[in-house]
Amino acid sequence: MERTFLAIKPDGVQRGLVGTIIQRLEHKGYSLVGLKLMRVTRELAETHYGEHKDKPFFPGLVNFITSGPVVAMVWEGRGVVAACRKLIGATNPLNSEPGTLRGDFGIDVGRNIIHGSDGPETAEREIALWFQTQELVVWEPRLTPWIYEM
Ligand code: IDP
Ligand code: MG
Repeated sequence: MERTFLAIKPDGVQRGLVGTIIQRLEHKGYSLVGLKLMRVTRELAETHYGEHKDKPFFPGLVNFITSGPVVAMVWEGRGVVAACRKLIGATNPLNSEPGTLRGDFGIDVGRNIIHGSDGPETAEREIALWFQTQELVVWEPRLTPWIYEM
């Protein structure tokens, strides 16, 4: 089964969207395998967003992501990486479709609620960066035959 890394950013936590976001993904049919509320260190933020280190928004992004608690999650299911990117919506919430998390709950690109891995290899790297193996729970959801034909 494929896995992805998602993080509800400090704005999503402060605005009380944790339950709504988790419910959305549960209702889609995906399964949680890792979940923790944490403060992000500058080191973790800079590594996680390393691909953007030369962008003008990088210092503000690191300040923002370290400014309050973040909910780090690993979700599992068929096609979960690409599906979560769709459920999250475009990077700039003004361009995100209604019905997506950013489209429904955000306005500003610097306050876009949630992070999601952009591909399977990124997901593997981000899961290993944010979680230790023993923090990930292997379990068999009883709903599997009601969500997948086979
Ligand atoms: P993504 O989160 O949709 O994958 P990326 O391009 O990887 O988008 O950018 C990472 C994060 O950096 C975005 O989610 C957003 O928080 C922030 N960001 C991206 N572009 C801008 C910008 O132009 N201004 C401010 N923040 C930005
Ligand atoms: Mg990205």
